[in-house]
Amino acid sequence: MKQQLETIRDSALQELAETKTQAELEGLRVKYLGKKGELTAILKQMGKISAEERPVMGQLANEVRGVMEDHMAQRAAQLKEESLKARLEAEKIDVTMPGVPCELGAKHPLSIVLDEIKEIFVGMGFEIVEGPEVELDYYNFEALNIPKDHPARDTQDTFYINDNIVLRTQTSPVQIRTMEKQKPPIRIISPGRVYRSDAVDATHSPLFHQIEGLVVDKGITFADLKGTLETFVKRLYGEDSVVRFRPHHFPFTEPSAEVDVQCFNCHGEGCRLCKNEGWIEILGCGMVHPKVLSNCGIDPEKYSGFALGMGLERVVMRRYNIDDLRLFYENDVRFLKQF
Ligand code: 2NM
Repeated sequence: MKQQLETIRDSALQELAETKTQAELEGLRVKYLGKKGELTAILKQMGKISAEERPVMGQLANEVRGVMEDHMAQRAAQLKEESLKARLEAEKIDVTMPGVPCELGAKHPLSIVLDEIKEIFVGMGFEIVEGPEVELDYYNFEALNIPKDHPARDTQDTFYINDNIVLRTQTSPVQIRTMEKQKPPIRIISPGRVYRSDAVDATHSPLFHQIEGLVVDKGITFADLKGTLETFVKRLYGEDSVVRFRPHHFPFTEPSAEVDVQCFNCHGEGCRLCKNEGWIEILGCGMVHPKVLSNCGIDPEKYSGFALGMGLERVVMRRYNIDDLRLFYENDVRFLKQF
C-alpha cells in the first residue's frame, strides 16, 4: 500500500506539472482526490490492512494528500499569474504611437453667414422664430394680402400640395403666425428654407433660404426701419458701407422699398461684380400693410410695424465669390472644405 500511495503521489505531481489550464487542474483534483478518485480508493481499503499498519498508512495517506493539495494550490496560483501576464501582453499599447488622424467636419458656408446674420439681429433685441415649411395657402398668401390673381401665386412659382396647402414660398407665414399669437411689441426674424418651382441653374434652385424680419409696436415708423437696416448692413458689410433705399412695391407692405449697398468692389463706379450698376440689391422691406395687421388681429390704428426679407444664398455668394448656387446643395467636400 505504501508503494501504491507513493506511485499515486509521483504520477499526480508529474501530471500536475504538465497542466496548462485551471480546467485541467480541476480534472486532476477529481481524478486523484475526488469521491471516486485514486487516493480515495486507497483510503477505502484501510479496513483490510492490519491494526499495526493502519495508523502508519493513515499518516502516509494524509501526507500524500497534503503534498498533493499544496502542489495543486501552488500550480493554481502559477496558472493564474500566467494567464494574467498573457492578458496584459495582449492588451499592451504603445502610448508613443502617433494617433490615427480623424477628419474634422466644417460649418456649411450658408450656416456661417446665417449665424452671423442671426447674431446681428439678436444683438438688436430680435428673437429667432421658426415655422412649418408646408403651409396653408392662407398663411403663405391670403393673410399677406396677396390676392388670388396675383402673379406670385402662379403654379409656375408655387409648389401646391393641394388647393389649400403649399410649400412656403417665403418665411412671412411664420411672421403672420407670430402676430396672430403674440401681442406687440414683436421683434423677430424668421430664417428658413423656402420653395419655388424654378428650374435649376447657376442662379436658381427650387429650394433656397430666406431671412425675414418683423417689428410691430406702438409708433414704429419708416425711420425705425431705415435705422435698423443701416445698422444691419454696416455690421454685415463693414462700418463704411453706403446704403440706399429705392421705392418698390410689395402687396404686404406700404410703402415698400428695396435696399442697395454701394458696390464694395468699385465704390459706385460700376464693375463686373455689380453689373455696372455701382449698387448691389440686398433686401426688400416696407411698413407692414394695415390689412396684414388687421388680418392678424392687430389694430392698425394703434400699432404699426416694418418688415424685411432677404435671400441668404445671394449674400453668401457675394461674400465668398461663389458663382454657382448649385455648389451649396451638392455637398462636394472639395467645395465645403474651403470654409
Ligand atoms: C419682404 C419684403 C418686404 C415681409 C412682410 C412680412 C409680414 F408678414 F409682416 F407681412 N413678412 N415679411 C416682407 C416685406 C418681406 O421680402 C423681400
